[in-house]
Amino acid sequence: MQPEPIRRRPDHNISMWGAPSSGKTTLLAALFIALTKRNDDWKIVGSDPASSDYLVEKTNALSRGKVFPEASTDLERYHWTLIGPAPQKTGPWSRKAKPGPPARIGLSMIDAPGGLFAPAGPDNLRREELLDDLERSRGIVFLFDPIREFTFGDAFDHMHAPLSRLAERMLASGEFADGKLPHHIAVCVTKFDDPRVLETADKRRLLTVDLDDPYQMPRVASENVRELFHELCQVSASGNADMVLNALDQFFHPDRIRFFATSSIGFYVDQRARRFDWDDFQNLVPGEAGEGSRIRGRLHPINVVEPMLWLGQRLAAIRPSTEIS
Ligand SMILES: Nc1nc2c(ncn2[C@@H]2O[C@H](COP(=O)(O)OP(=O)(O)O)[C@@H](O)[C@H]2O)c(=O)[nH]1
Ligand SMILES: [Mg+2]
Repeated sequence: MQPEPIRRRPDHNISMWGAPSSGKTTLLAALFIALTKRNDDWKIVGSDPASSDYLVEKTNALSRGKVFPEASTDLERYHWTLIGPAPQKTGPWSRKAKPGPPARIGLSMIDAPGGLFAPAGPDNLRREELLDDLERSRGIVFLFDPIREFTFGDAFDHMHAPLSRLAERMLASGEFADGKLPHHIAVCVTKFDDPRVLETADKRRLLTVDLDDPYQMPRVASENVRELFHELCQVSASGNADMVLNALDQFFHPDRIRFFATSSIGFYVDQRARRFDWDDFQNLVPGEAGEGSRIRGRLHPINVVEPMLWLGQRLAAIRPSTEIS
């Protein structure tokens, strides 16, 4: 019998990318929680001890402490693996055939306190590592934080340098032949639970309710999130946010971009009423003096798992490989 390979490389790699405080760490912790609540057997596992500890610590802060994970003070690079359900044997003829191994998707993130590409940004090494991760990945989870955009208006600044450097690297390696990057990109408009974001979506009549959702929480269907993004750009502090949308269109194939209206914490739902209430939906409460914001009730992550699984499915369809090292 063939010995089982001890370590199997992920089939595909995804990188998380977003400006500082766009919600990367919270999204990751919410991903763990959201996966645990589902019953389809997808899970996330650290690929090294530091990444496992990071995940446990941030998830505990969010679920038990009801606080947002503390902002990072160190620049660190982390790696996890999303592991899919074990494939089922199908059909009577497959009695002897062993089902293949479950899908594995590598997920990497660089947690940077002040932004990697800020003018007075930290060391070059980490910038290059972010680029290494992006270059190796064929999937990107890109976080666009509308709240930060209202206040600082710097989403384009944070996007511009890594995107240019990535394009330069792909061009050099001959993977820019058709004038677009080869990546799929899940663009997550974060903090959808924030009243300013929800109300913008409501004013544009972009909200729908999923009939299967017992809480009847409002959502924006993926095909309408681009319009929400565009609308949110109009109130950007710098007026540059539309350039983010233009840059996405310039650099990525139109059929490889998908938008998601994401909230890691979701809306507050009263435990007795068990229904979304337009008069009382905020799950984020400002902290006491000197403290950060807190989370009021249960977490109801929205569109946290979906971007990852969409990327996983799309990548699997292009390159159904199971590399074994
Ligand atoms: N309203 C709301 N705020 C969020 C959400 N996720 C993160 N935040 C806020 O954004 C801050 C920064 O989030 P964090 O995950 O640390 O961002 P990172 O720097 O990209 O890792 C948090 O402290 C929260 O105040 C969310 O889903 N909804
Ligand atoms: Mg962080």
